[in-house]
Amino acid sequence: MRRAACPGSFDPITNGHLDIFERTSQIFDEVVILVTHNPNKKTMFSLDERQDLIREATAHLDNVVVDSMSGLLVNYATKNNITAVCKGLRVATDFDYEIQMAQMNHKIAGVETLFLTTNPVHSFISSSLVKEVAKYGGDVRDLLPASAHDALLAKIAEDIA
Ligand code: COD
Repeated sequence: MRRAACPGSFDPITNGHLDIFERTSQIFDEVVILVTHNPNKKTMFSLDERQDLIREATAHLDNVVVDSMSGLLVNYATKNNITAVCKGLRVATDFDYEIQMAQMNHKIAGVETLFLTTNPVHSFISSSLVKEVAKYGGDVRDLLPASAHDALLAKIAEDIA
């Protein structure tokens, strides 16, 4: 069985992420969406919240499961028979950042990384920009799954209260 992992912070999931999950699920037998816990990175959504939002948004994909990890991605990949890590590339700065990680993961554990080029309609979307625009009242409903959009607005309202 060919199993891929799509790792990320997903704080929260956006339509750009979802497009990568859907396309990866057509190439591999099983896709593990891997939500990373990094104690040094402050996230708006908890690990459980991020996983739940992804589960809701990917309920239509039969061969997708959601899991979480902390520590090195290659340790998870090796233990869980991951054939390749699949990631989305938006712009040149993504490439500069991603190529170093891909080469490091290959060097230390022989783990392969495959890159899918972003769908142009999603290429400007990032979780951080979506959160910033939403915080200042901008309309981001077309940029993320409906449940993630509702959760984002609720979180912002909670922070203001
Ligand atoms: N269109 C297409 N792809 C997109 C879009 C979009 N609009 N937005 C984001 N993506 C892709 C990103 O390029 C990335 O591949 C993935 O989606 C996840 O994005 P984010 O922003 O949620 O996640 P990041 O960038 O914070 O994730 C970084 C990792 C957690 C994957 C990385 O830090 C990691 O592997 N950490 C584990 C620890 C480890 O092994 N460290 C050593 C690395 S050598």
